[in-house]
Amino acid sequence: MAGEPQSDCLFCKILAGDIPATVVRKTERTLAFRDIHPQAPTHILVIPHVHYPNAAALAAAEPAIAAELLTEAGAVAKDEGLDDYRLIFNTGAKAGQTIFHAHVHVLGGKPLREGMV
Ligand code: D5M
Repeated sequence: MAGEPQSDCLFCKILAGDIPATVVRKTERTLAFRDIHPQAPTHILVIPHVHYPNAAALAAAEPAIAAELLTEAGAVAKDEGLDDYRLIFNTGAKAGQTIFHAHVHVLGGKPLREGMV
């Protein structure tokens, strides 16, 4: 069924507690944890508990949860003391997506003006 946990999904395993993660925020519908390969001093991923392959699919099926992902991304940035930060939604393998469970990257803590990629 749409949104159900997938046994072959790394982020579903993190949500289930089967794989450890450094969790920074948790709500009934989202989880935020530190990226294992940080690209900036702050690099946190915010994911929904429900499984959808990317953020657009999540927004189409469950718009309220997609909105909460953004609210939580802002809360994460605030918790980290960031006024300036970048949100990234990689969508599709050619765009660099490696985990096919919707997530937003929250990046900050260093100048991010070099470009878009
Ligand atoms: O981003 C997927 C991100 O997930 C990538 O930046 C690495 C991160 N990752 C992979 N495994 C883990 C674990 N175990 N903990 C925390 N972070 C992890 P994408 O947009 O799909 O390229």
